[in-house]
Amino acid sequence: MNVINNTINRLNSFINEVPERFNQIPADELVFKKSPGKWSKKEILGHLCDSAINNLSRFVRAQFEEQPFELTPYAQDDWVRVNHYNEMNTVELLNYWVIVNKQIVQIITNIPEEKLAGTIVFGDDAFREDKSEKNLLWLIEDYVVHMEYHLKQVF
Ligand code: NI
Repeated sequence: MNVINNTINRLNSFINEVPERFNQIPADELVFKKSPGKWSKKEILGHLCDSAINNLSRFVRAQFEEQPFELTPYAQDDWVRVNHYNEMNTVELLNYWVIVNKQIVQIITNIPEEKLAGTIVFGDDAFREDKSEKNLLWLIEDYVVHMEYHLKQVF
């Protein structure tokens, strides 16, 4: 399944590199919020955990639920707020992020090619301008692009 190998390799590199780099950041910097409405570095990593479990669910359901699979948004700020990531032990937060992403690698490594081509549509409440049809492969690639965007904010 060459078409998805690049994405899996990038995801595996992040899984291998992020914990050590994150642990090098001083604890006070990890929890610092520029303003009450801005996420700290720890909350950004928490947001990536929320993204991981929400997308894990999508990558699973898109393979057997009614087609086309409709992408529904999740309330990102509420998820970060309710999870209290700034109060969480940093090692446990990193373990959580690693474990969910390893399971995502396990899932996406085994998606048959015809399922990767399955159509994804966006509901009216989707947080996006471009609501043209996409496919499951695009959704998986977009997951890693989003991760990379936020990791650049942290490092
Ligand atoms: Ni985000």
